[in-house]
Amino acid sequence: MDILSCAKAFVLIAFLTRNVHSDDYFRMGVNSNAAEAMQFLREYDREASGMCYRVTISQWRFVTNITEYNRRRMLEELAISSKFERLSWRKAAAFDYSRLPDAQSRRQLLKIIQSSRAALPDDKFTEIQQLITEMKEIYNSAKICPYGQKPYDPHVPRPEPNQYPNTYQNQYQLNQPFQHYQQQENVEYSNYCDMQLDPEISRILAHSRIESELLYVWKSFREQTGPKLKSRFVKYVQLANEAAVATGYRDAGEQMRAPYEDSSFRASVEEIYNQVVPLYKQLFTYVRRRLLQRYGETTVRSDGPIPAHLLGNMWAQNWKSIMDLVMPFPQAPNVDVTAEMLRQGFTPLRMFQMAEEFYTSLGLRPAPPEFWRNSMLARPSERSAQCTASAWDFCNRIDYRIKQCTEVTMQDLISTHHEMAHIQYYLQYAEQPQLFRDGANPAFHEAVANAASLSVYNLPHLQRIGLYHNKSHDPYEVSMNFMMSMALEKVAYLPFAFMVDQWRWSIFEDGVQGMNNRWWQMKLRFQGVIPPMPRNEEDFDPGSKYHVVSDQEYIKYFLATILEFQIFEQLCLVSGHKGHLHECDFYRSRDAGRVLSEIMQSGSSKPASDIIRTMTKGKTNRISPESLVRYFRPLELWLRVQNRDEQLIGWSSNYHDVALFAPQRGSGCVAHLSLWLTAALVLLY
Ligand code: X8Z
Ligand code: ZN
Repeated sequence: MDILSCAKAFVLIAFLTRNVHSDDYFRMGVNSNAAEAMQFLREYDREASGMCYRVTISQWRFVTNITEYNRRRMLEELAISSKFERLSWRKAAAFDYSRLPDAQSRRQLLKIIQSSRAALPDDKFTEIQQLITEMKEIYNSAKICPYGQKPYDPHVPRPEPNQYPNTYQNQYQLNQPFQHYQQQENVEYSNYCDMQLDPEISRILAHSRIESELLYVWKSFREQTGPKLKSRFVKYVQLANEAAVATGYRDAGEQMRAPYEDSSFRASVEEIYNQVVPLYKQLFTYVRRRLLQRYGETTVRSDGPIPAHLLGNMWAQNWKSIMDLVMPFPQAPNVDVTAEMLRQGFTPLRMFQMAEEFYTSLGLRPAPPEFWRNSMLARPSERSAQCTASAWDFCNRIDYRIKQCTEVTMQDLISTHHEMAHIQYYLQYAEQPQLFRDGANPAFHEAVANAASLSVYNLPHLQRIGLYHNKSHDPYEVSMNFMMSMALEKVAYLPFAFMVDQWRWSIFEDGVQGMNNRWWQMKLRFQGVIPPMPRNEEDFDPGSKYHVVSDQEYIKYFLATILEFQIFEQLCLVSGHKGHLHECDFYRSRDAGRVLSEIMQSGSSKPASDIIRTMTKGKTNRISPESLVRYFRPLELWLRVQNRDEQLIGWSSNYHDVALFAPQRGSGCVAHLSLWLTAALVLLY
């Protein structure tokens, strides 16, 4: 994760989209004095960097040491920074930016004006921020009881977690290989209702293969989130739209899309999505057959959508955890070098030093001494900390840190390289003004970090660094297993990453009626998944996704997944790689390092289209899925052969699928007809 791009979800640059509107589209002041504008931007740069440092350090202190005191300090700093945002917005909005001669100053002013909800009156500005804070807190405090247990008895004193080490619940808490439920004869159960999404519930969805247990956690987590969030979300939609309109946008969706600087952004994204659908459908069809074999035809229909609780993840967004059910060649290994890392005595520090060496081998910058002094690279034993991996820029050109509870596993080795790529990005754009210290568009940070990880997580690289030695297995089988696990992570993810903001934009545009029904219509149309039990408008299933209720745009993850392969292919090309793309490793290539540095150095001072044009040596200025499709080509060919006898590549939905979530209007024939029609429409789209 890149903490900046996650937090700066609303850095809005609408400069290029303006040609579709009249010139006075935005609220704009009358001051056209260029010297005053430059003076304001200089002061803003200094003050905003200072403010950013104060907020970031207070956030760092809280997440690495969770105490009530640190939480209060952080909220105080956030309140001060909100005031600064409103004040700066007013000053910036007083200028007539269109009459400023310097393009970079115009771009900076637009970023201040259009990135904010400060156009709202004071009370509403405070209200929307308060609503988002509350929604995050409700989401983060969601807890469920263990499966099949009596409710927690508050009179029984709760033991320390490590005092009931052999309980079922504790197996999910500890970072241990999970033992399947069926294999556990003598496990005792804890009845404490304190299972959280991360790690306990996620681990159950990833590892349990008991359908009723999967259904239980799927349903219970939604009960503990959606209904508590729905009314706040409705109010949030209204205020976000009001802020957007007051800034000059049609609605909050348009405001969220503005940083992409593409006047036909929705069509561009849809075009990309359409190009990956055939690959997704091949993967989907193959996975469905394996799930049918595992769970039977009463649970999975041979040509139907897949029930959403069977795919190893709360939102059916990443299917990596069901690799054991879908492995192409079970007799060949699933590439995992964890055992070899442990044998060689790897430590978290050594993993970070390796990641640093990966980037310096490309001619990029080493991490500064402050990084090594201040980062949190392992789980602290003496205090409570949030463990999600993240990379931090403290906005002072000195202090950069990573927070990661690193364990010696291959997964964490990849994550280490990913987080270090974010640090490298920060170092590369450090000389830009504060407003441009960001990715070229919101997808770039994640895309660059993942492109680097693609060069680390592949067989030639793992061989090169002495962690993988394949002696006895068929290389084709090993490579197909590898590519399947990548596809379960990347290809399976694409329709989900696409649909979240399709839904959100439709809510901002058309209103909040039938929100849950619309969510499931899109889940069915794009992902081919259905709820495993009936849903209605009392439920609010989008509320089970953090990014929806915490006001973070999501389309950046779709674009980042596409762009990472495009960047990866360019780096492979310049490094002289020949052969399959999934076997490329650009480690030690100074030429790849130069291209990476070019992508990162300009930050967001130029439109993404300029960066892509330079990166592809003029071939295109658009994000394109061709590299992703090329990467997975060998797997796609294999999938086509596996699916040759299938009646349907993809899914068809019927009356019963749609009846799970669509409101039933009228009665008898009318209700039936309406559901059939909805099923047909979902299919036709
Ligand atoms: O939210 C994240 C990161 C922070 S930027 C943890 N991700 C998306 C998600 O969890 O839905 C990373 C993958 C996609
Ligand atoms: Zn990241």
